[in-house]
Amino acid sequence: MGHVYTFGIILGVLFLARQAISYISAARFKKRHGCKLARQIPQRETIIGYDFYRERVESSKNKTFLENTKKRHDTYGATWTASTMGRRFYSTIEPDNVKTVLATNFKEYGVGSRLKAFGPLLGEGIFTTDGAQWEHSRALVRPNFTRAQVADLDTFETHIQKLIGKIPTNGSTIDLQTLFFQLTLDSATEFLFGETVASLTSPEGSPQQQFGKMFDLAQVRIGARARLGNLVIFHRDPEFTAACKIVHNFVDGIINRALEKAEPVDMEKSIDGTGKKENYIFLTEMLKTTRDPKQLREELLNILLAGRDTTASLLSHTFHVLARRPDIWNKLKAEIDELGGEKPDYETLRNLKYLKWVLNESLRLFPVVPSNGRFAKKDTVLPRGGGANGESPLFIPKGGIVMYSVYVMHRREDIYGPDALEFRPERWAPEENLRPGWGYLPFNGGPRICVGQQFALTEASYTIVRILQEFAAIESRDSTAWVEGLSLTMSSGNGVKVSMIPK
Ligand code: HEM
Ligand SMILES: *[C@@H]1O[C@H](CO)[C@@H](O)[C@H](O)[C@H]1NC(C)=O
Ligand SMILES: *[C@@H]1O[C@H](CO)[C@@H](O)[C@H](O)[C@H]1NC(C)=O
Ligand SMILES: *[C@@H]1O[C@H](CO)[C@@H](O)[C@H](O)[C@H]1NC(C)=O
Ligand SMILES: CC(=O)N[C@H]1CO[C@H](CO)[C@@H](O)[C@@H]1O
Repeated sequence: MGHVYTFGIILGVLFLARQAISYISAARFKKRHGCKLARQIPQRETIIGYDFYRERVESSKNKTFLENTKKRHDTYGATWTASTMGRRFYSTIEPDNVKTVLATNFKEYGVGSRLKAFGPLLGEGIFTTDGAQWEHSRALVRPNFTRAQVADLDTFETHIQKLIGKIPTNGSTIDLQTLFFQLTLDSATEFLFGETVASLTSPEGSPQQQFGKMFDLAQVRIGARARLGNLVIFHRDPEFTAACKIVHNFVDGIINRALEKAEPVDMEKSIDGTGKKENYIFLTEMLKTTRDPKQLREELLNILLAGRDTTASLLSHTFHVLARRPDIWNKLKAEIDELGGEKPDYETLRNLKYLKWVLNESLRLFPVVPSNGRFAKKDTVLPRGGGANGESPLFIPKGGIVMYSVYVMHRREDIYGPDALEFRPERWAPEENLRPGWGYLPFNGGPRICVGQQFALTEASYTIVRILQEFAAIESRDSTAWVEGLSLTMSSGNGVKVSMIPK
């Protein structure tokens, strides 16, 4: 027994010594960088931080999560800290800090347990990985998002036609948000796989419909998984497992058919007899660099997840506003009417300046990725947030979570003016000289900036133009104010219930 006891003491001493060393080195680090303490929000206890965790869960349930975060920042300033389920958590809306995390000190942060939460559905791809693996994915995926590929508006028009066909012309109420989620699923699957799931038209119970449903279900469950952090490994969810399997089988079928076709066709050279370019298919392009079916499936699903809900939500928020603001509808309509009913091409879309301001403003007040975070991989420092006035550097310990709320940052009056809460597209006019820099961040910034920004803006702009060309007016059929609809991204909590008046 004696030496077991001695061994225990040695272990204990070693442990304490390690704690002391890391404490001393952290103290030195803090001093060297002039760090001061962040404001700690009042908590019953900060060892577990259960009260703060509870508050976040409760406010998610009653759809006030983002407004609740805003209240915290109104009370405790641009940067504060809390403890949640045993982890140190920093919340910031300071553009300098966000820039430091996403760009300047990019290498010191990671996306944390994202792979654990998303892994069973998405596997390892651009969205779920970190470090060298992420760099590899990014290099593989990124070249395929240049202008030529995102501007395939003829194919997109076929989906728009189906969407317009589903909007009643007899004045009855329709939830546009539901249609937008179907539209972007259809167009994203066509772009990625070369086969659309046609959710706007495919019959109930078809494999395509099943795929869409299971992909949605899996995403909802991922939200819950993500909140569990590392504890997710103990979480059992047979429905989620089954949904992932259905999604995988469906995509694997498409990939196997593509692999069976002999050699990939070269986009640039593939001009058929009629002189028409073949449609751009992401999968076909990927086949030039890899023929590994698992890697292909994982990269494609990563992009589908990142690109589908986001674009649908941007459209939903914009129409939520249009239904309530005839002044904005009319100005937009006047600009679009100048096209004389012609379908717009890529260049035309780029030149619709009021439409651009509307989208900028929609993404400002309703950023579809409203809050985000990164995990410190080592002891590090943020330029602001320390000390009573929050102007001193702030120490972030290894393992600390830095959350940034784009939703709250986009409402800062010192950046956007006293009318920051108002939807006013004109604030983006050049003569107003708005220069938000890192204070405007709908698509993220730094090395992990959204690769689909042009794709999304083109698709959203085209959809808006085509709908406004088909309908004379829009009426809201929902008297409630906007509330958040948070899953992995943010949509409108009560949908977008409207009636459209044909021209
Ligand atoms: C309005 C539409 C969209 C918005 C607001 C948006 C926003 C974002 C944001 C904020 C991120 C950063 C996420 C993070 O690092 O934690 C991101 C990443 C990403 N987005 Fe988008 N996105 C949109 C549409 C799209 C589309 C249409 C695609 C593809 C077709 C796409 C593909 C991606 C990919 C692949 C990433 C991961 C990039 C990486 O980690 O390197 N996005 N997006
Ligand atoms: C929603 O939940 C939060 C956090 O528990 C609470 O502070 C807030 O009062 C609730 N709001 C409503 C409208 O129930
Ligand atoms: C209006 O049209 C929709 C289909 O577009 C139909 O489902 C609905 O019953 C119609 N309502 C009336 C009042 O005619
Ligand atoms: C408007 O939004 C686009 C896309 O998010 C962005 O590139 C542009 O810089 C924004 N405009 C201004 C004036 O910041
Ligand atoms: C058209 C195009 O840009 N295709 C590229 C897609 O990405 C791979 C590399 O990952 C290139 O080989 C293709 O040329």
